[in-house]
Amino acid sequence: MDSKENGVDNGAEQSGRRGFLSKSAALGLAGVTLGLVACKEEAAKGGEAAPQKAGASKEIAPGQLDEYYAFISAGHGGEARVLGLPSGRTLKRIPVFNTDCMVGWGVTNESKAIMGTKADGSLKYTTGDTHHVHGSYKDGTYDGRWLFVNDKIHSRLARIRMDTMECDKIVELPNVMGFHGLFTDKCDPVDTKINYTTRVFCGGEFHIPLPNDGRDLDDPTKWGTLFSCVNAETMELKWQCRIDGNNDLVATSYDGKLAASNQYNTENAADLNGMMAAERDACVFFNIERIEALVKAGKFTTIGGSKVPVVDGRKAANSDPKTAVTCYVPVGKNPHGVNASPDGKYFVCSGKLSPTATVIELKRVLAWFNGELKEPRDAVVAEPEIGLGPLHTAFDGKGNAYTSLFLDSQCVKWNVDAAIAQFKGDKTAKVIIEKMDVHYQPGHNYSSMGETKEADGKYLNSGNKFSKDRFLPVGPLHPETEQLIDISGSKMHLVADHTAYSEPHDGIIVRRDVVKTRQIYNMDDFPNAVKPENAGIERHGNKVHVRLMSQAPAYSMPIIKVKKGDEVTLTLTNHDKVEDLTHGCALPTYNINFIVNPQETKSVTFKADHAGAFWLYCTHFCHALHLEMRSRFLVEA
Ligand code: K7E
Ligand code: CUA
Ligand code: CA
Repeated sequence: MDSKENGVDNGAEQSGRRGFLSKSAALGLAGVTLGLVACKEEAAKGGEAAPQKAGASKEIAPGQLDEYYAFISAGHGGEARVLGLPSGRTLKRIPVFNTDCMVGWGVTNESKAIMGTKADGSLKYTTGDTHHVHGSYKDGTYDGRWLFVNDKIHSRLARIRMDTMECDKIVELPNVMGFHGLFTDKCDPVDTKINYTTRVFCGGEFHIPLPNDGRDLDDPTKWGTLFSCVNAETMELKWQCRIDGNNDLVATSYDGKLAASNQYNTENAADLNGMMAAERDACVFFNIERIEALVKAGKFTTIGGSKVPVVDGRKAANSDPKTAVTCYVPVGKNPHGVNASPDGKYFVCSGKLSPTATVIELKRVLAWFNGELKEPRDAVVAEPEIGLGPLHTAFDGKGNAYTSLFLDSQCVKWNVDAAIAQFKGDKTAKVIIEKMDVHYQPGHNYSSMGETKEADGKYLNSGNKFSKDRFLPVGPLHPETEQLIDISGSKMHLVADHTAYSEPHDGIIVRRDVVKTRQIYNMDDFPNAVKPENAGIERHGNKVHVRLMSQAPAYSMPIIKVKKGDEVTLTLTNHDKVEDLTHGCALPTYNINFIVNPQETKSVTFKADHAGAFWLYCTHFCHALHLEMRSRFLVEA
C-alpha cells in the first residue's frame, strides 16, 4: 500500500501541495494580504509532527451507528445536510431554498406554500445560499426541536423540524440584503423561566437604501443595515435594529441578555478599499431587554411598506450607555466570526485581516450598559496573536479555543485563560498550545456540542474551502473537505477526510441522544388527507380533484381520466404504516415527481394541457412489485 492509498500523507508530498496552495492564495488575495499585519507567533508546525493515524479506532463498522449527528449548511446549494459522525456518512439532504425532485420540494403544493409563490402560483425564488445552521436550545443545550438556517441571497430564514428533518417555515426579512449571521437565543433576557429559544437573530450584511425602492441609488452614504429578531415559534418578525456599519456573524449569550455581530465594515464603505480603511472594526452588542422596551413604548419607526418596528441602534442615538441599545466594541481589522464560549463568559471575535482573536467579557459589556465601564474597548480582556487569517472559533469545554486560520491553512488550539493572563502582562503565559495543518484553507470549524454548555471536547470539524488533491479529480471543480479532528487527547489528530460538495460553511455537531425522530407521520396532521370515504375524482367545471391513496404495491385507482384543459389537483395519501415504506408519484411529461412517506399526504396542481395516456408510476422502491405500481392517467382530447 503506498502512502496515498492508506490515507496518510507523506511529508514531502504534503509540503509540496501546501507550497502551491499558499502561492495561489497569496495571488488571489493580493489586495487583502497587503493589509495583513505580520504574525509574530512562531509556533511549530504541529500538524506534520502530530500522529496522523488512519483512524482505525474511530471507524464505524458496518451496522454500527455514529455517536453524533452533524447538521451542516450546503452553501449556495441552498439545502441543509445531515451527516453521521465520526463516519462522515451522509444521512440526509434537506431541501430548503433549493428545489429537489427526489422529495418533490418545490413541486408539491405544500412545499410551494412554505417556499413562497408568485401570483401565478410559480415559485418566487428557486435559489438559495445557506451559511449557518443552529439549533433551538433549552437550559443552555440543544432541545432537539428545531434547526434554523439562513438564505443569504434572498434574506430568508428557514426552520427545520428535527423530528422529521424537513423544513416547515420560511420567512423573508424586509429591508435586509445579505442576511448572513444567524443565532437562536438561549433564554429570555427578562423572564428566566423562559430558559429556551423563543427568538432568532439575523444579521444583515449589505447596506441598501431604506426602503430599497429606487431612492438614493447614487448615494451609498444614505444606505443602512438592520439586525432582525424573528419569533422562533410563529416565524414572524418581532423587531429590527438599525446600526452603523454592518453585521456579519451572530452570537448570543447564555443569559439571553446579549446578542452580538462582528462588523468588518464599520467604515460604512461601498468598495473594497474603503472597507479596509480602518485599523480596527467592531463587534456590536445588542441589549435585547432595552430594544424590546423601546418597541413596547412605541419608540420606533417603520420602513417603507413594512410594519416591523425598527429601533435606532446607530451610535449617534446611543451615546449614553445607560439608555443605549447598542455597544460597539472595537476589535481587530475586518473581523470574521464571533463565537460564544461554553462557560457563558466570553465572545471571541477573529481578526481575519489582523492575526488576532479578541476575547470580550460579557460581564463587562453589561457593565458598560450600566455606565460602569469607561470605554467599550475596556470589555476586551485578551487579544492574542494566533496566526494568519483567523476566522471562526470553536471550544472544547475545557478552556481551550480552536480557531481556523484561513491563510495559514491551520487550526490553532489556544487557551483562553492564558490569553487573558498574557493580556494582563504575564509574559510567561503559554497561549498557543498547538497548530495543526488542515487541507486546505479552513472556513468554519465547529466542535461536538461546542455551542452548548455540554461542550464535550471530543471532535472538531474543519470545513476547508479547498481540497486540491486530497481526492480523485472530478473536473475543474473539486469537492471541498470536511476534516474531522479528534481533540479529546492532549494532541489533536486527524481522524478522517470527508468530501463536501460545494460548499461547506457552518454546522453543528449534536449528540445522537438529543435527536428524536418520528417513525411515521400522523395522518390527522394533514387536513387534506385522502381516506376511503373521500377517495376518487370530483369535478367542478374544469377543476378536477383527484384523491388518490397508496398502499404497496398499488394506487387506489388503476385508471384516472381527465379532459384536456382541466386544472387538476392530485392529492395522494400514503396509507402504509410501516416505517420507511415510502412511495413516489411521477407523471411523465407533466414534470411531476414527489414522494409520500407513511401516513403522509402531498398534493400537486397542474393544467392537463396535452392529451394522451400517461403512466403515473411509483418512483420510490417500495415492494417486489414496485415496477408494477402504476396507474393509467388518461387525458382526453
Ligand atoms: Cu462561510 Cu459563516 Cu458565511 Cu465564515 S461564513 S467561512
Ligand atoms: Cu410504491 Cu414503489
Ligand atoms: Ca473594515
